[in-house]
Amino acid sequence: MRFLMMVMAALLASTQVDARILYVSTSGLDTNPGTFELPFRNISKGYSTAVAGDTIMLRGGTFALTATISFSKSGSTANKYYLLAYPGEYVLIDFSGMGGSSRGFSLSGSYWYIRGLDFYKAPDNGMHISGSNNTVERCIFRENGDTGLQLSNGASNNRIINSDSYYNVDASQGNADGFAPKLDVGTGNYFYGCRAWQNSDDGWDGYIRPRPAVVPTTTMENCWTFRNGYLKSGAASTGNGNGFKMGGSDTANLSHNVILKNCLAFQNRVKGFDQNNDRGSMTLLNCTAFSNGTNYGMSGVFDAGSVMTLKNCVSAGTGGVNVHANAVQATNSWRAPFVVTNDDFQSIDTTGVRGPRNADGSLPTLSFMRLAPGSDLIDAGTNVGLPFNGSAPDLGCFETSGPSSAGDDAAVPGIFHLDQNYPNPFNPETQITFSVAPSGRATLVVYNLLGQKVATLFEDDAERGRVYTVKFSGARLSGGAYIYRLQSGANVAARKFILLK
Ligand SMILES: [Ca+2]
Ligand SMILES: [Ca+2]
Ligand SMILES: [Ca+2]
Ligand SMILES: [Ca+2]
Repeated sequence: MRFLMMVMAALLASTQVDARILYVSTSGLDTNPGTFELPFRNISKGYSTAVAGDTIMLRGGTFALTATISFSKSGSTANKYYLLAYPGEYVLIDFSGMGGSSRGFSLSGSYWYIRGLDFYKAPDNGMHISGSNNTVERCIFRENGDTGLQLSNGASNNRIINSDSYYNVDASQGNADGFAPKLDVGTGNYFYGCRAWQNSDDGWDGYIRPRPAVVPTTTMENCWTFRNGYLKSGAASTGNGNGFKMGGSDTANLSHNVILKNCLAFQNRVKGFDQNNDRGSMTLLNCTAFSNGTNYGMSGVFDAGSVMTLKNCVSAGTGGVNVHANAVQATNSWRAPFVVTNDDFQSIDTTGVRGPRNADGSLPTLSFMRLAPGSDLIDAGTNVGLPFNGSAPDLGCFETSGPSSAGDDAAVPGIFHLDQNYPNPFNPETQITFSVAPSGRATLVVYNLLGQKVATLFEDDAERGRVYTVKFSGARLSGGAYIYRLQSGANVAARKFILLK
């Protein structure tokens, strides 16, 4: 059994191409070989040189661009493309000298992993994604001339992780959103740990047009949206001013299925959670709205086949709740027996909400909107399948004594990281992805909860600059929790997974 798994791991590792890291620096030259010592000068040179599996590694500094960055090459599950800021260095992608009316970064390719870049002052979108299966992590989109990050033209299954979009404003002020999976967007896009604030139109916008062949589903988890409908100066904009605008259309009663989990909307000028004529299914679990113009504006009709669900949600401060009579509701704070006052919260002070993230990229840990000891909203919720502490879930977006908001970092070339396995729980197969830095001997071992080794998945030299994927089969093990542990040199990481039988 162990031998078989080692063979399988070795085969998987050996089928990957020899990935390179191509360095790009503002002090480099495009006639250089693109090494750490002799880097390229331009992102475009890194892009034209890269093949699937390669990393374009940008050194710290300001890349002043006068034309759209267009990435159309596609990788695959096994060989992604990577565009990364060098770990620990700050990379500004500055479009302020570009002029015209074009987008900053256009990603029509798929299977890209983009991390750590600040997209600033593009005339149109800071970034536009029409490709699929891309990951954008720890990026910033600010002061662009339209939506910071837009997904449309069929963009599907993209993951936007721990990223911020703010101060975006278009000339009319009625179009620039923070994040917009909208128009002809595809399905399966996922936002985690993102923030959108002071965009001239909306924080998130899921407006659909034209009628899609397949109704798209978009998920937002652990995201914050605030003070949209206000400009950088603090003055009110003439845009719509909603936090999470779920969908709809002004022409044809279109649907967007939207899932919001542990999301927070506050002080948006008009609505915190806005149906906007969405006819699709809207699922709000453990969301909190505080002092928006209206906290929940969801009183419109939806299709007979759609379900509007609100469970464990909180409405606090000013701003009321308008929810359709046919909505499926459970333990929301605006219904008996709950009474919501400011005393339910440790703090209603928003200081720090725009502040720096934690070292792992997760949202800053604040007392704002966390429940105070003794609140009747603690342990008073319904089990909706999200993790909770105590005897029952709490109401609202922050579970008492829960993790602040766990980072969702992933393995990328050039860092030591052990991913959560996927799928999890699993039966019987799952896969685990990891990366190491520096290069060296690495072991990935599975233990049971008694500390006994049950499998060795990897035991070999691992190179910095590669991402390793190994499969694990628990076919011959009994169901339950196991620990898998990666060690390389002084670096150790361990995670738990669940074999369901
Ligand atoms: Ca608008
Ligand atoms: Ca909008
Ligand atoms: Ca109370
Ligand atoms: Ca609880």
